[in-house]
Amino acid sequence: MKFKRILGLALGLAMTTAMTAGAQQVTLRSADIHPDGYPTVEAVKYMGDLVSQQTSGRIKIQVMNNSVLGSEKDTIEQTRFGVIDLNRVNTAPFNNLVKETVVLGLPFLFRSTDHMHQVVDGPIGDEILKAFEAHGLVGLAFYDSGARSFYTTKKPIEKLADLKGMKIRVQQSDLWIAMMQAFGANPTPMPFGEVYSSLETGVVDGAENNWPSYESSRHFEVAKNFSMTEHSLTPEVLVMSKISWDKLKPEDQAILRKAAKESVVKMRQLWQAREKTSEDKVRAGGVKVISVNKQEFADAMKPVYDKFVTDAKMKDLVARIQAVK
Ligand code: BDP
Repeated sequence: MKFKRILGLALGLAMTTAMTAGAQQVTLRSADIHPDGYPTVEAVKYMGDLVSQQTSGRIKIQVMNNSVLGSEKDTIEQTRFGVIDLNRVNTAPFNNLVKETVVLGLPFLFRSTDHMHQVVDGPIGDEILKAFEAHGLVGLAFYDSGARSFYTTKKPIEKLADLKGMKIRVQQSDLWIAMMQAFGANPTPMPFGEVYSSLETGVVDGAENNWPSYESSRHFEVAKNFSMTEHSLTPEVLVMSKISWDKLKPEDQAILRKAAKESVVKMRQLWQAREKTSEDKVRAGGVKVISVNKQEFADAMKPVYDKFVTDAKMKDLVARIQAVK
């Protein structure tokens, strides 16, 4: 980890030097934890192609995926300090920093993927992207992340009571910790990269994620009970370091913004296809898929809303999201 951080720093400084020297070519480095072929990774590569075409090769994007720059929490810090230029992460690790992102993760808030799209594609989505600016970041786009469901190593979750006392890995976010507590589980926050071995060695009894991450991380090999709770549709977000952003001319900033939005369309196509192939793959791998009474899980979520939807701003955001048709 330490090495990765130092590597990140060294590469970051190299880029800064090239830019201050007024070099023709700027290569923006973009972090992602996922492997090649994963829809988030491919979407940012696609954005890079658009940007390169539109700037006649002056601006390029280099996607440094597979966690080579560190865990999401680490790369967020590096992005705020301008060491990493672009970063595609889940909204969860931003919850404690950019409060507005909490609403997107609230359990069972979105009625469907279509509802989530309506919200993030509209004024509420823009408002939440704008909120990143106070924290040294420029919010560029939201990407799909499907629905998250539980998976466990030994005991399958068939009803809410089954979660009682189970150690469940969560993303590093107070919202997610509170959500697991409300489900009756013991939350264990940790970076994604540590989940496979934690499942394997029994450090945790389970985790939760969407089909593509469950498959690509191979968590399905060690946690074979997948319970379709679909408790959150929290999306991914693509942000840029404000420090890197401010070095670009307004015309180039506009090109980046537009290309990011265009990559969302591409990402959604890739995502739809990937959800299906990942589900097929894990089912073929012997995963037991369990359907649950989602309402029972949703009914347990009141303490989460009571804890996070407290001030007028959050209440208003939630009400406006609920009102979106
Ligand atoms: C995946 C997200 C990724 C998160 C991961 C996690 O794409 O950004 O890091 O979940 O659970 O679905 O940490």
